[in-house]
This record gives sequence, structure tokens and C-alpha cells, in this order.
Amino acid sequence: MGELARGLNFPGDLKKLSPDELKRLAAEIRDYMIRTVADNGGHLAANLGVVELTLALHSTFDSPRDRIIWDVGHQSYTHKLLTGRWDRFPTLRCYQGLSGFPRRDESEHDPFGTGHSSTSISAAVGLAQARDLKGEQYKVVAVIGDGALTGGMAYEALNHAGHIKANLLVVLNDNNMSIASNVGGMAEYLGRLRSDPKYFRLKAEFEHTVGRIPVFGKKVVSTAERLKGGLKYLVMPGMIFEELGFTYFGPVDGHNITAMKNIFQRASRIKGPVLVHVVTEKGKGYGFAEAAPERFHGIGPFDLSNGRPRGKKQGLTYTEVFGRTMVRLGEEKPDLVAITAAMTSGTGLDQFAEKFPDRFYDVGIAEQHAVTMAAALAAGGVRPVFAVYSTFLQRAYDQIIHDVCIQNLPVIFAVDRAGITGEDGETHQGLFDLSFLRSIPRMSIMAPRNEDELQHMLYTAVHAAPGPVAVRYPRDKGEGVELTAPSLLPWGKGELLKEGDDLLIIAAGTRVGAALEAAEKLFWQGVRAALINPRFIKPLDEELILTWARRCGRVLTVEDNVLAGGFGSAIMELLEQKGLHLPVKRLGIDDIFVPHGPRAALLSYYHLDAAGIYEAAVSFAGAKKAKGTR
Ligand SMILES: Cc1ncc(C[n+]2csc(CCOP(=O)(O)OP(=O)(O)O)c2C)c(N)n1
Repeated sequence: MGELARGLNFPGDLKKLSPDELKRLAAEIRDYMIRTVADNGGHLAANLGVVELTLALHSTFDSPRDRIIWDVGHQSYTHKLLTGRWDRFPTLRCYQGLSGFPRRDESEHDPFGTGHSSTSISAAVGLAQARDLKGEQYKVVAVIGDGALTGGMAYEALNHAGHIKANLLVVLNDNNMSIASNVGGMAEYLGRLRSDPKYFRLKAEFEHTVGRIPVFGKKVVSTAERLKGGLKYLVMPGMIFEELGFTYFGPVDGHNITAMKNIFQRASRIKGPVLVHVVTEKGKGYGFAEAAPERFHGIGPFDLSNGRPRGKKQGLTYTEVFGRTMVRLGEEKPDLVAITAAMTSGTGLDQFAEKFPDRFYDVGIAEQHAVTMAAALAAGGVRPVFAVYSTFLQRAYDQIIHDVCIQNLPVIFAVDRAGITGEDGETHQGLFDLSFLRSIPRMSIMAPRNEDELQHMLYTAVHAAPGPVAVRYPRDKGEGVELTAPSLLPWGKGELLKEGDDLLIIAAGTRVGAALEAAEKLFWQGVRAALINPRFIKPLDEELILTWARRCGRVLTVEDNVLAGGFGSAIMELLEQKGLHLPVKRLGIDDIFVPHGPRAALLSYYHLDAAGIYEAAVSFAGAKKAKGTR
């Protein structure tokens, strides 16, 4: 613990600190945060940007009585440090350690969990209404970034909050960045407010000087009021927010604690919704992060002295192979377009974006818009690929059904971070996509067993899909196999990897490698397991699966997806439809949310690695022999 921090009781003691002491505390926090993230990985740049903002909030408001909601929540590290989690901070993002996001079950200072973007204002409206209905007294504050403000939900909530005149404070943390540069008209508008001090000056003059001159002042005010599309917009900063019913303050320097405290105090005396526009610098206080805030948005362990990733990087990730394949496909197919929702580099689309800027769309954090737009691009005759993390695709479920599948439009979903994703935890695991996509008519789904197969699947999706198709792959390195020239896979066909007659194992996607290892070990224990790589989760290769299921007499399925409605369920449905009443055992994620931790460790914990599959197979096939049911 830093020298100053050691003697303090947070967050209460913050109110006693002088401006200089708060500055010193900010430096201690930065130092601790940088060292911890260098060891554990995490969202460094955003957190460095909000140290002073968080100190100003906690020295103005009384958490946990007052409720502070962090949009996305990736920037809540200072908040965690100031609310009883200082000593546990080195466990950040580790299995059973502190989460990288706010969680109601982690602290009473986290009134509402986050992880996905643009939810904070809705949550603030709900809490404020609950407070009023129960006749309670506390403040509700939502802190939202300019990136998160590109998400549609934020506007729905602003619109509603203004309409019902909800008593709440929205702090707009504007660092002019999403993960990369922010996109869109709102970002440009905020940029104008930020960069032109005349806006602030004119607002002050308008309110305090002109308004006070008896006749002339009134006239100007009323003229401005009448000229809604003109003068008023010129002289009033934050007019968009004012029109939505918010009182706007700002822009204010987000690294000046005293200035922010003053504004927060003023804001908290106003009735109705208030928005304070705070300008911060992403990565502030660590040179490497200031210079490359995008690289330090979410980063693995790194070397403090040079900011470079720690550990040798061997082999390509699925994301990298996807990115390269997209460039290759883009060269071949001039009608191929790529879409991302604010995750250009996360999804591996940076090279495509650079090479084909006219065929690339970053729509902001707007997954719903991305899906409907993709559907319409397909309706217009081009071939859209929407690259998106499994967990964020959840946002666009209705659009997948209503806009894509009902109209049978050939949109390709490149579903990255499918399965167990690791350290980001519950809100970021991609454990539902097989279930939620499989249940939609006309949707096809492929899952590659390795990075080479990913290329073939993308090629097949682009060249041969009869309608909407999803290719799902994990946040992981590939198996290090040779990358062959992308080619067409037979539609709806799986492959038999191993013959056997004691047990049929069917493993989805990257679980094939683990299942193969298990099957080989089983052989030496006298269990002859057949193994199928289904390639297609939908449509299933019925003939192949039924043939080997009959021959083996029992079926073990493996998937890194929830069991409910997932791949194993698909196999059970097939067997039931064909009247094949065989014992089936399914390995996958039972009815739980998977917490944060390393992907490999979690796969092992949930018996989805080679050892887990082997153990399950031994007890399953062994039981068959013992009971003599063959
Ligand atoms: C629905 C959804 N899509 C994508 C993401 C991934 N994501 C996490 S933070 C972020 C950028 C947020 O930008 P901003 O709100 O400005 O915060 P900053 O990191 O700049 O402080 C994105 C796109 C997400 N969390 N949720």
C-alpha cells in the first residue's frame, strides 16, 4: 500500500484530503494499478484515465449509500481500490480473485454489475425510480464513456430519463476514444465541445450576463429559444443533452479533482437529470499507454520497463487466422464486406480495414444495427461478414431472427471468443451461441477443430452457404497446424477421425483435439472409442452420426457451450427423432455462469480437456461393460 493510502480509511477519509493529498493519492493508485496489470493483464488505459474522476466522485458522494454505476465496468479499478478491495487487488482477474468488472456479489459498493456496454443509464434510471418509489434518499450516478455512448441503449435511456425527469447524474467520460478511435456524429459533436473553449465561455455569458440585463437580456433569451435550430445551438454547449431534458455541465478537465468536485456538488443540488461532460486522457500517467492507448485498452501481462507483452508468442491465434483469411477472401471476392461493432483489432479485421477501406464498416458499439445492416447489405447483393464476439452477439438476437433468418439472407457471422474466454469472466464467456443460434430456422453453424479448418469454413461460408451461417471459434491459439489453401468443405458433412465400437465421441470445434487425445489414451485402457469431428453443428451429418452411434451403442458429446440447447442436445434430438434410444452422456457447461480465470484452467475444471473427457469416457464406457448391456 502506498504511504498515504496506508493511513486512510476509504472511501470516507477521502473527504478530509487536501487537493495536494488527493494528487499524491492519485499517483499511488496509478503506480499500484500499473504494476498489478503488468502482472495480471487487464484494462489499463481506461483505468489510468479515470483515477482523478473516481477520486472526485468518491470524495463528493457517499458510496455505498449513493450508487455509482460504471458503464462497461472495465474502468472500475480505482473504484475497487477505494472501496475495500485494496489488499485483494493483486488477485485481479485471477481464478477466485477480484473480477475485472463491478459485481453486486463482490461489494456493496457495486450496486449494478456491468461488462457489456451502454447499460449504465438504464440501470441508473431503474435505481432512481426504485429509490423514489420507496421514499429513500440517495444519489444515483452513471459513468459512461464516449465509446459506450455510441450504443443505442444509452439513447433509449437518455430519452426516457429526460421524459420522466429522473433525479440522477450521468457523468460522460469523454476521452475521444472507444477501444480505437470513436466513430460517428456524436463523437464529432463531443469533439467540437471539447476543443472549442468558446462554447463554455458563451454559455457562461449567455446564462449569467445576457440573461441578467432586464429588457435586452430577455429578448436575446427569447430569440434564442425561438431559434431552436440556430443561435441556441451555437451558444449553448451540450444542447443535444439539454433538448433531451438533461441539465448539461462542461466540458470539465477530468484530471482536475477540485474542478470536478465543484461541478458534481452543483450538479447534485439540481432536480431532474444532469449530465456532466468530463474530458480525460486515456492511458494518463504511463507513457507507453498514453502513446498507444488502443494497445493498452485490454492487455495481457507486460514488461513495465518497455510496455511490451511478456512471454514469447508462438503460433497464430484463431483471430489472426480469421483476419488473414478475410484479406485473402477480400482479394478474391470484390463483393465481400466486413463489419465490426467497435472491435476492429479485437476481431482481427485491422488488415482488411486497411486494405479495403470501402468495404469495411466500424459501426460503433452497435451490434443490433450491425446485424440489420448486414442483412440489408446481403439483400442488396453483397456478401457481409459480421465479426463479433459471441457474448456481444447476444445483443442482436432479434435482429438475427427478424432481419436475417426470416428473410433467409446470406449473412456470415464470424463468432469470435466462443466458448470459455477466460479472465474477463461471466459477462464475457461465449457459452450460449450454439444454443441461441441452433434454435433459429435456416441458420447453419460450423465450428472448426483447428485454425486450418477455420480457413476452410470461412471459404465455404463465403462461397457455398445457402443462407445465414455462423462460424464459431475461441479466444485461443490454434494447434499450430499447417495452413493449407482455403477450399470448399462438403456442406453439412462431418469427418470420422477414429473408428471404434465401444463408445462414440462427438466433440464440437476445438474440443475435437482434446477428445482425440482422450480417445488415444482410452485405446490403451481397452476402450475402443470412435471419434467424429462434426464440423457442422447445424445441419448435422445425420448419416455419419447415426451409423457410428448404432455401431458403438453409446454416445459421449463434448462442447464448450452450455448444455441446455447446445450441441449435445442436438445429438439427443437427432437420436430421438430417429428412434434410436441409446445412452448419451454430454460434457459441457451445466446450468451456471462461468467465472473468470485462465481458459485452460477453466476447461480443465469443467472436464472439457483431454483428462476430463478421458475420465468421463472411462466411467461411461466402463459402466456399459459392467452392466453387460451390449
Ligand atoms: C455490447 C458491447 N460491445 C463491445 C464491447 C467491448 N468494449 C469494451 S470497452 C469498449 C470501448 C468503450 O469505450 P468508452 O466507453 O469510451 O470507454 P473507454 O475505454 O474509452 O474509457 C468496447 C467496444 C462491450 N463491452 N460491450
